[in-house]
Amino acid sequence: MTKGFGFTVSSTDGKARSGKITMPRGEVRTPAFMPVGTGGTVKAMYMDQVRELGADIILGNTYHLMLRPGAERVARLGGLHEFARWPEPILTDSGGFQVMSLAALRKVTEEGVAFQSHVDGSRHDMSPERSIEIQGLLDSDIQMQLDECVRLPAERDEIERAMELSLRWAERCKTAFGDQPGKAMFGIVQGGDDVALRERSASALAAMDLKGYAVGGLAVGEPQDVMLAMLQATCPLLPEDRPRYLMGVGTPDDIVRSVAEGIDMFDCVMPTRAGRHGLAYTRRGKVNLRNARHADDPRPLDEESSCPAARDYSRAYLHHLVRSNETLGGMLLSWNNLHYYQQLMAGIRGAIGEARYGDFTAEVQEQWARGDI
Ligand code: PRF
Repeated sequence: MTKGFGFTVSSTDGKARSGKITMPRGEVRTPAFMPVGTGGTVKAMYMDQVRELGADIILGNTYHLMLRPGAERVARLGGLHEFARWPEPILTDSGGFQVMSLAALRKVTEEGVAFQSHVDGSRHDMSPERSIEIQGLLDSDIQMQLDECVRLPAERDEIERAMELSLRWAERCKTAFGDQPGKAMFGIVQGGDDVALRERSASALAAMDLKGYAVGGLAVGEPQDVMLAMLQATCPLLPEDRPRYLMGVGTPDDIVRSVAEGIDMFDCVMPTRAGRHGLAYTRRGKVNLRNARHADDPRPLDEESSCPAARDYSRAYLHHLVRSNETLGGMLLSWNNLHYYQQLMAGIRGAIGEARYGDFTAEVQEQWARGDI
């Protein structure tokens, strides 16, 4: 396996591309979906299952792991891969976004972000340097810069202030990260729903010559067409030979459309969170297993699926598990949903490779439009 961090595009179809990211711990086939393993676990899933579904990389969170069990402790126990029994690549988010959505009493200054833990109320400071230090203690393969994500709608001044601050933090993270050949530190484009601010952010980050780029600050309250317009403004300014990661996105439709704009990587809690709430993703759209209409239905979610959770259990049984809050309900539906997402990504990669991405997109959308099976 390679010593360095690399990205190669093997096929393109319009702006969509497929390829692979190589790093010492493994290869990531792109476009890739990263299951979210916030606190060192992809909720309700065994790591072996996650791997078997075809995930090449998972996401971990600086914010959660620094608070519990603590980054220094994870480092003493051999790093996150060893601790969580996932030997393959891990990308960690930097913490800024989670501080904003979860922590109490948070304060952003030039220096960093000060906040109180949502777990026990303890006080913490996170600077760009400390975020990179924590991600290093976790031994993460792809580390993210500390950034400030503004929820939309927001005033232009506020979006601009956060975007400029994120650019200064990107420089500090780049310096703190230094030169680590087998790993990467990605910058994060901000700029809200303003094309000019997005362009300024993307071109300033591109000039920093980072190993990869994320687009942040999207899927935070704006309509899908605004998100896609921001990708249209941003992706062409990012270097073609570096991976592009759209953070926290999204629905299957968001994913197929964003790939069409040149995005290579995604993460989202949707498949696992929805699974724990009784919602199944299938080729024909979402099925809410809480609904009473499933109580007597002997059919599986999808008899043609290669996933046992989709193929071997009746909707009546899944309905029963969900209604009785049985742990197995969340396990089976998370399994089904991650399987759906990984199959979607495999389909996307195959279609780009065969230059039929437009037809593939239309098929996915048509299947979803047809509704429940
Ligand atoms: N920044 C970081 N993590 C994120 C986001 C962001 O803007 C988003 C926005 N969709 C999800 N996760 N650091």
